[in-house]
Amino acid sequence: MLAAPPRFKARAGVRAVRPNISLFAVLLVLALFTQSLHAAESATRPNIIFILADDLGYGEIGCYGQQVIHTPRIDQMAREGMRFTQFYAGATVCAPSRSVLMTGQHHGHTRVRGNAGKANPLAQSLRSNDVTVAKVLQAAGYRTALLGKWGLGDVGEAAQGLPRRHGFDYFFGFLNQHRAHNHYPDFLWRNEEKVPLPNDLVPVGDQGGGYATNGTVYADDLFADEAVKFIGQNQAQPFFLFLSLVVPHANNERNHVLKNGAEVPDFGPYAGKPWPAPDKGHAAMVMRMDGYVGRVIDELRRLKLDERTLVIFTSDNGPHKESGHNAERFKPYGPLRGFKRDLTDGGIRVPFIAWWPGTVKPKKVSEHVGYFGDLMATAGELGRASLPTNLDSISFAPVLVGRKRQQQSHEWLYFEFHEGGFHSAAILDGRWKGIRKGTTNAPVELYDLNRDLGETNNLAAKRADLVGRISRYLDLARSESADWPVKVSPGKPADVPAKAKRGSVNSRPRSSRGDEALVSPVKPNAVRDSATRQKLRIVPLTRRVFPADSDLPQMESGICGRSESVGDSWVDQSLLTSAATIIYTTP
Ligand SMILES: [Ca+2]
Repeated sequence: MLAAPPRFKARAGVRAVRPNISLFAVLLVLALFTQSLHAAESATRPNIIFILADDLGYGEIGCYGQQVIHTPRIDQMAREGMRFTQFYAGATVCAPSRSVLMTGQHHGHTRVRGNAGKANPLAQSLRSNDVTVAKVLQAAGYRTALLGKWGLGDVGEAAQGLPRRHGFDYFFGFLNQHRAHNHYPDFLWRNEEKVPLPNDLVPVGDQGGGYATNGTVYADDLFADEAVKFIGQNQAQPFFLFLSLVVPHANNERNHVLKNGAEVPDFGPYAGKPWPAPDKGHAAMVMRMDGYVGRVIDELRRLKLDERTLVIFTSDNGPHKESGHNAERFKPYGPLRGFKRDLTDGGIRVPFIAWWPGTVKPKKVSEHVGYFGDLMATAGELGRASLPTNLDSISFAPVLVGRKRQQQSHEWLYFEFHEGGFHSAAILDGRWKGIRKGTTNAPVELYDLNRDLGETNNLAAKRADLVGRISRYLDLARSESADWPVKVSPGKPADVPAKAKRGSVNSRPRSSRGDEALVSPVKPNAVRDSATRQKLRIVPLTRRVFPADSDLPQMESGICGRSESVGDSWVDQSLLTSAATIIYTTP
């Protein structure tokens, strides 16, 4: 029989005072009960590992129909767990999607609603009073770590958003998402300290981006190493690991200069394919990512933590086509339409796999409609953590553990996009999708996702009732944000002149900030509000291929590969549907 701990002996001595005996007995029983309850809770509260790919499409891995690229480890994870067919990211680009994930608030409520860049770093930063899922789990006794890309705070002006101020005990990776384009960085951050790496840097642009000519240390390899290490070191208490990979995101700067943004140490099984190098590189990046997932799973099994750990694998937005590769070879959008920056499902619906042996049954496919904001409520339920009240979050734990009847569902999901005007979208009952493009009073396009996954048949003219309902929702769904205002006021349609002026850049007036003022056929507010206003040129859409203005076009500020090279210049894809195209060049 175990000896009573000293404190119990001390308390036993107090029992001699008769009137207190019953009181102390009660307290003792309560203390023991609470202790055992905590022990039981600790035993049943799972570790949570959230593995996030960057710009991986819904159809880019085998278990979601990919035919060309091999992802055996993720496919195995799906076979052993649950694959969601209708799960959405937080947004169609990096920063807001991660903000939704962290805050449990939808895109119209969360702090960071777009990619801002260096012109306004605070607009892309969480603030002191924001509550993240890491924070609530940390408060509940979880050990927490972020490994990889952050993008919601940085040293300097945006220091309020540093990961360790938002619930992460440990951080290793990229703070600035523009720097994260470079898979061979010359440094990373460990907490708030710079860790130099033996990669050289050929800088491109003025945002810290660039590429290496002698890359030896691949950032995502380090993140996988750190993940394995963190798991091994934190078995004593439940942990939350946010493994935020950068693959298969393009190195846009490298793509511009070298015409290949698919930066990867080797081509793996694709080396012998009769494909251009960017195609081999892109496939190899996705497969390398698959290997990282396998390493995490293997380590959990080796340490016998598998039945105590929920692992989720997903992507932060739709696929990209910015590595100079032929995206059509891989059809990364699967049966959906669109890429990142689109509000069709191709831009926002993502692969989402949950693995938790012994709890999540194998070979399950769920049609539950969820989105990134649901991580907060789910983690809160599984981790028995106290949650803030102002959430847009529904726990999907019932689906995971097989209590489908208890699963609540979303009436609405909401998304917006701040580049090239103001775009918004809502999904009603997981079925009816309404999209407004460019302004707040643009006509709502209506699609039936149950019958038209590719969103090609606009039913707005036939279902005025649904259009009205969705319009009213879109008008009210968002809260005002000083950092992320709606760019075109309701009732004032975007002014798009019939003819774009083709005058030279130099002839244009300049704004008070010294940036180029834009004599623009594009919605002018959209451009003024953009973080990318410097060194922009507007060219009518009919000029699709532009001469080289320099060997070093300026890319957008801190934006995840928003641009794509056409000819020798960068073209803002998000504006191609407007009356003009913005190209980025050096002045
Ligand atoms: Ca992304």
